[in-house]
Amino acid sequence: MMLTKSKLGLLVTTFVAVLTLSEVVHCAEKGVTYDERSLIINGQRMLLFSGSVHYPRSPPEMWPDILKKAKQGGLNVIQTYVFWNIHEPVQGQFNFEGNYDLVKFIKMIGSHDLYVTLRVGPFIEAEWNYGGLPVWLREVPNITFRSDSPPFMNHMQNFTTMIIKMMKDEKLFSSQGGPIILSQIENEYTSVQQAYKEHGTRYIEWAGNMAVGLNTEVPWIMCKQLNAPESVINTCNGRYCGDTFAGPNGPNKPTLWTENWTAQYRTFGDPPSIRSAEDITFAVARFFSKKGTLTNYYMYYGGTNFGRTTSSFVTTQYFDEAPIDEYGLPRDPKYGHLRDLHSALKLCQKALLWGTPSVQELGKDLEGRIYEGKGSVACAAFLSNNETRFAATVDFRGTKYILPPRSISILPDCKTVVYNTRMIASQFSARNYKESKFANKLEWTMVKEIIPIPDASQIKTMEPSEHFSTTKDNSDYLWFMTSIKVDQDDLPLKKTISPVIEVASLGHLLHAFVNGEYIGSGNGNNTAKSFSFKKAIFLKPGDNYISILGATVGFPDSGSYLEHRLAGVRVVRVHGLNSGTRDLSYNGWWHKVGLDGENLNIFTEQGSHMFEWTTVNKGPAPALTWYKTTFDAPEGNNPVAIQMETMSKGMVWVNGKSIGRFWSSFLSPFGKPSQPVYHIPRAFLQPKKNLLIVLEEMGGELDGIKILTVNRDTICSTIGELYPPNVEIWSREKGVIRSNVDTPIPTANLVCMDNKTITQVNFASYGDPVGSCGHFLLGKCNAPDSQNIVEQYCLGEAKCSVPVDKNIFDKDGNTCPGSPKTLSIQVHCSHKNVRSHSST
Ligand SMILES: *[C@@H]1O[C@H](CO)[C@@H](O)[C@H](O)[C@H]1NC(C)=O
Ligand SMILES: *[C@@H]1O[C@H](CO)[C@@H](O)[C@H](O)[C@H]1NC(C)=O
Ligand SMILES: *[C@@H]1O[C@H](CO)[C@@H](O)[C@H](O)[C@H]1NC(C)=O
Ligand SMILES: *[C@@H]1O[C@H](CO)[C@@H](O)[C@H](O)[C@H]1NC(C)=O
Ligand SMILES: *[C@@H]1O[C@H](CO)[C@@H](O)[C@H](O)[C@H]1NC(C)=O
Ligand SMILES: CC(=O)N[C@H]1CO[C@H](CO)[C@@H](O)[C@@H]1O
Repeated sequence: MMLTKSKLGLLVTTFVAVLTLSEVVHCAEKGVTYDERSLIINGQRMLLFSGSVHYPRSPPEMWPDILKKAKQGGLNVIQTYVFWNIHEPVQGQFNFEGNYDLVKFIKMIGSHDLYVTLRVGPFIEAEWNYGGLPVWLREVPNITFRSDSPPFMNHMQNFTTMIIKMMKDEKLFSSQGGPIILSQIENEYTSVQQAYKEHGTRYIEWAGNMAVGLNTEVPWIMCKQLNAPESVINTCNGRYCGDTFAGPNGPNKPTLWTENWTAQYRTFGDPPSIRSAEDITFAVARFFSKKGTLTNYYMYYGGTNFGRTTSSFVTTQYFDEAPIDEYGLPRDPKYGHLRDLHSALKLCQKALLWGTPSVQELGKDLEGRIYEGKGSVACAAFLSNNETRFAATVDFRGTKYILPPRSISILPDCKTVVYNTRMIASQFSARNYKESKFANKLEWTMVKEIIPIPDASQIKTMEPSEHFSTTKDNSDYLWFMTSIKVDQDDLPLKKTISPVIEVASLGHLLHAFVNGEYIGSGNGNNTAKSFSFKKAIFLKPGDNYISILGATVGFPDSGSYLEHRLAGVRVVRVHGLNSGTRDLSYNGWWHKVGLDGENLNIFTEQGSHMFEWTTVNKGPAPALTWYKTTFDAPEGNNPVAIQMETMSKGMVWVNGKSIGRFWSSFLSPFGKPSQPVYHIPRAFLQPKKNLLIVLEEMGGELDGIKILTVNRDTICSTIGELYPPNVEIWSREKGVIRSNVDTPIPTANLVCMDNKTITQVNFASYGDPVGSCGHFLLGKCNAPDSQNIVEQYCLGEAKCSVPVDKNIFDKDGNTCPGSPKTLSIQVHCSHKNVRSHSST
């Protein structure tokens, strides 16, 4: 094994160790080693900026652009999980095609000159159906997932071995000249370990040894695993690993952060999740100031949970709030402010990797963290103000520095501030949705799903069957059917009184039909999956059919004993009959898995011909109905989305491909749908006549469905005159920080994407403007020439850089003299020969 570990780690804080560390590097072998200070890749000690991008969450056509943007964002590592359940949907049958092409993805990352962290799991959580475990694993006799249960270990070892072999055969490990520098086994096991007692302890030890035994010659990691085996590096997941991580569990392991959440994933019912650029850059700067050498953004690009790939209740859109949004567009300022942070940290690289760390208290909540060494290692400092309300001035080595509240300034030479986490030098962008001109001539036809009643071909049991084990994930849907015979005497005499049906369900939702008529729906949520449904019903004398369509929204992905989770209808009662309450729980139940439309692939061109489509009547759409139309690809090449806000719940297919579950009727506490708009990758479209199929479970307004194009052509900048100049002007030569401009001053930098140019300056004010991108307003003072000056710098340009300089904007000094100035700009980017009209 080549897992060389420096035995010098303990001595790092002494000067001797600084020299010796450099030597280790000179004689290091090929592949990846590590010591207390950092990973060492092919002999090189490095700072690593990593971002999670999951291959199944975007079509391969999008990968090159995402990887290019990741690289431009300053990343040098891409982290991905391996998704067992999509690769082995049926035991022994494998799929590595299309967006499941793992090898192609890893190779493409390598060809963009980026490294890879491969998190094999094979349990991955990841808001992914069943945490990545194949559902067929549930059926293996006597299996206990994630414990020292022989059947589980056997399957886990076989899959892990297969993936590692696949990587080795393609020479993808760093030791073979490939891009993979780290692999992960298991995932956040600490959070469940206690539930498995000694079986958990034995399992995690076994898992570490099994992985190491596969001889990848790159290190293995376990995240959130304080007791990781000696040969495996434990790493931190969280938001503030600079403060929450207890550190590596061995003296010669580096400090690595595998999941630094850029936002929070969302389940239906959740409000928008916000994590500000200021907060995440503060946390990362803090981590690197405390000997961190690798951080990973989870997610850097989240993408889309196509089809039925999410875990319970998770939205289709995944980490849209990440630095690259669901459509592949950089979300500024998060994207740009992180890119600038990476540049600032790279200017400190030598000091961080070879210097001696020390801490200097500079006042209450004020601190300097310094790395110093000899010669070109030089000196780098992080000055931090941890107070959340007030700016502070600190004196550091004879110079005064202003630190905004809760911020860190980075000084790569211990003198020059090149970056502050609170002063955002990068641009902002606002996302716009535009109704497509070409695509919205939608003419709908419909087919109603037949509401089934008990028949002999169906599975019959006394009680309603457990949902997960009956569908085996072949469908979200399971029909529960029974019949109830009532005498005239049983029914209430008054017309205004009706019997009430009560259904207790373990989740996730249900639609109830009596004698084929839809009577209502009920659902749980991610935190309370069980629910009870009650509704007045109309029963006729004689036989009545009760048909309940149960549905799940993804298998669970977290917690212990996943193989024992339950869902579906449990108890059914009818109250208010003259003979009393009738308990139907043991009444004899018939079951049918899936909808007819699904089972006959109604969403494909071929399958759709097997149905008789009729025209759609005006008015709200009825429950449990399939809708069909076609549309031409929207104009231009901006990303495409579909507005589903007026519909309720179901699924959308484009040319036979599912773009995921929609659930617009599930409102957040703010009264808005958690997700009203759904991504249709351009790669799914052909120029003309794209087949669009919508399954609507509860009813909605079809007229509200619109095909949209998505852009971030509104870009802005807000720069204060005390901000540091853009970090890009600095470079480092022989330990000295130099600027490539004569007078380093702050500038507003605006850059259009995709060869667009600035066609309009919507707002420009040097003074004290207020508001934010898309909503700027003049303040009390404004240099009158602001608009003209900015137009001169920016109009017609693909990018522009406007100095925040009073000699340009305020020669006479008349603009609120004495108070600090800010320059705010908003522009619109578009293709030159397209007539632009701002959408803000
Ligand atoms: C089932 O698993 C348990 C614990 O892993 C083991 O002790 C037991 O022998 C197994 N039983 C069978 C029938 O394989
Ligand atoms: C795992 O692989 C071994 C060796 O190829 C094989 O004998 C065994 O049956 C496999 N186990 C499972 C559960 O597939
Ligand atoms: C910084 O402040 C936060 C609360 O805002 C606190 O949790 C954290 O421990 C503080 N860190 C230091 C180093 O004082
Ligand atoms: C989930 O449902 C329960 C029970 O109705 C409710 O108390 C809780 O607030 C809901 N949680 C969310 C996140 O919607
Ligand atoms: C931008 O222009 C370059 C050079 O003309 C071209 O290669 C590239 O494809 C264009 N990119 C886009 C997104 O239009
Ligand atoms: C390890 C860690 O820091 N976990 C924290 C991540 O952030 C959430 C809040 O979003 C905390 O609840 C966790 O404790």
